[in-house]
Amino acid sequence: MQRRNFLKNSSTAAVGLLSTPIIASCQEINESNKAVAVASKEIRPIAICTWNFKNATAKAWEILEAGGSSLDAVQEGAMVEEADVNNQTVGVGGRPDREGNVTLDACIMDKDGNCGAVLCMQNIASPVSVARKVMEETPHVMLAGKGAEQFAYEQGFEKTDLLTEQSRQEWLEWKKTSEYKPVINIENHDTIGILAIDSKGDISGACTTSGMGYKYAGRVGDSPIIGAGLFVDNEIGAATATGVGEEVVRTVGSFLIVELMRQGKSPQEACEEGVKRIMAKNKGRTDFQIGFIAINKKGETGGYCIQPGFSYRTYSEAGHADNPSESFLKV
Ligand code: SD4
Repeated sequence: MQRRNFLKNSSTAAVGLLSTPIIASCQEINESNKAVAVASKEIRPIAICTWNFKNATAKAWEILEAGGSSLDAVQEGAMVEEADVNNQTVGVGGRPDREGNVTLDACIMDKDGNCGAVLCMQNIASPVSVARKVMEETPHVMLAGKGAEQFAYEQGFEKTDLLTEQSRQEWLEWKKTSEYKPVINIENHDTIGILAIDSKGDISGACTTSGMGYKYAGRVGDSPIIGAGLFVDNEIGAATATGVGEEVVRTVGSFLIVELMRQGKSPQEACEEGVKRIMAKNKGRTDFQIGFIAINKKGETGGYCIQPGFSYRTYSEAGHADNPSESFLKV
């Protein structure tokens, strides 16, 4: 806006106060409007998730394509895997802890930085949906254990037996030796972390898991911990993690990746740096897997992991794809 026009449009009182800072702020408004216009042309809706959970990204994309919010997209995408009894690492059918109890962890985060999480919750089939209720219906971010379960019932969720016959039989088999050995890239590591950008350019994310199979009772990993298993900053981008949660917590992995993107790294570079930081603290260790995925505000994506074998799924206008991830270790 020209200074002269601005003066013409200003009230008499405002004219009296007119000074450089006001003109500067007028210019800033013009600049930021321009930025919004440019950004809106650049909005590329996309859903991306850890591993090859194609039904989850398909569901998320269905919502995004219909103009739905990224928050609904990530929740409903995650719910697909929670409901799949054949997925033994998420929701119903998840592997139990060493006592035989299935305990679920999940979190969700929206474009405004609101978030909710449930930790170590039993008997509820969709922890990500309870996490969203925690975010929207309580003044809290996290509810754990019995309290989370009680809250879920109050919100109308039904009690569900989460232990399937298959998971029960495998647990009984495991009990014969009771050896705790997370297996690299076997379904023991198939948490779904899902991120999306909607047609308004807003980013949300969710993460849901039954955690490490045969874990100690009460163990919580990274997946429901905001900053570790998931982080969203609508100005910058989002990241989420899968794998051995203890290591992701130690480096606050997802927050780290978003911060690296804030400093100018691409999602790919940021994921690589996140994995390198973990490996720097675990020199010589080759027996665990972690995979990170990330998106930035422009809809660019990236993924990186420790062991070969990790991939991530993307769904955008460009199509539905499984993307094999590069890995830190090569064999
Ligand atoms: C956890 N990060 O509980 C989860 C496990 C996982 O794929 O990712 N499994 O540590």
